Amino acid sequence: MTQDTGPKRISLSDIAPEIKRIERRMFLRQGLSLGALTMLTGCNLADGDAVDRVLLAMSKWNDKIQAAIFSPNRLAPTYSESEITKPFPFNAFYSEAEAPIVDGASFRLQLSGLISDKRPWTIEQLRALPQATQVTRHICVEGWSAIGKWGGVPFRTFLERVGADTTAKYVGFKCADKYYSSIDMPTALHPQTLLALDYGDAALPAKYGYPMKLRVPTKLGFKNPKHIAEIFVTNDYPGGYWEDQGYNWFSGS
Ligand SMILES: Nc1nc2c(c(=O)[nH]1)N[C@H]1C(S)=C(S)[C@@H](COP(=O)(O)O)O[C@H]1N2
Ligand SMILES: [Mo]
Repeated sequence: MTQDTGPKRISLSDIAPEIKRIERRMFLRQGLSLGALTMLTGCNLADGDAVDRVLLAMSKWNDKIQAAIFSPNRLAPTYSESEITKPFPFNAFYSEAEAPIVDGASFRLQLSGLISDKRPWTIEQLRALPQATQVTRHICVEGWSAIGKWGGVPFRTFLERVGADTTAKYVGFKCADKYYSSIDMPTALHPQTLLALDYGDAALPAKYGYPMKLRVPTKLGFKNPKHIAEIFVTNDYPGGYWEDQGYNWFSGS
């Protein structure tokens, strides 16, 4: 028997998230075959490194294009209350029973980075700001979507109130469960981006992100951080929990 000493072979599952994304962007009804992928990328699929390089380049290009065509005023669809999905699904990188329990009375939202007033916020102080509600669709890359109702402070209102540098590139989030994510400033200022305190007509339960989550209906589910503990503004790319594992950073929905 001869030993295979050629370059390492990659399988489709190694690069599944990237392929899914390309399929979605190309509006393909069927999955890409290895042959089609070879033609698209122009690489021999036996050469894993070359494929990775091409897919990474495509992914970065895709982020740039998406950011460029993102319209700060285009609204995500809204729905009627009768269309709300019941029960609304739970999702996280752990099971529902492990969702962090945050003590609301002692909770203080921390602020850092390019923000002029970094004083921490209590939940009551956030509730005293102007509030808005939305009924929108949440789309998860894991293959489900659901309509829900969230209420809270329009994120633009909050950023302006604390003197955030809205010319900076990114807003980042650190969460009580060690999750983290970040969004571009145009998305942070989008009229439907909400610092959500409520699910339905009551405070967010632990499973949906108590004491607050960022509700971003123009982004995929994983860019909606729950259990936010700290918000920062920066020009240095902050990445995110799934973003750092290969999911597209822009991930508009
Ligand atoms: N803190 C935190 N936020 C998170 C996650 C997480 O694991 N931890 N998962 C993300 C993903 S992948 C999805 S689909 C949504 C799920 O939100 P839901 O439980 O309200 O449906 O939360 C997002 N925000
Ligand atoms: Mo998700």
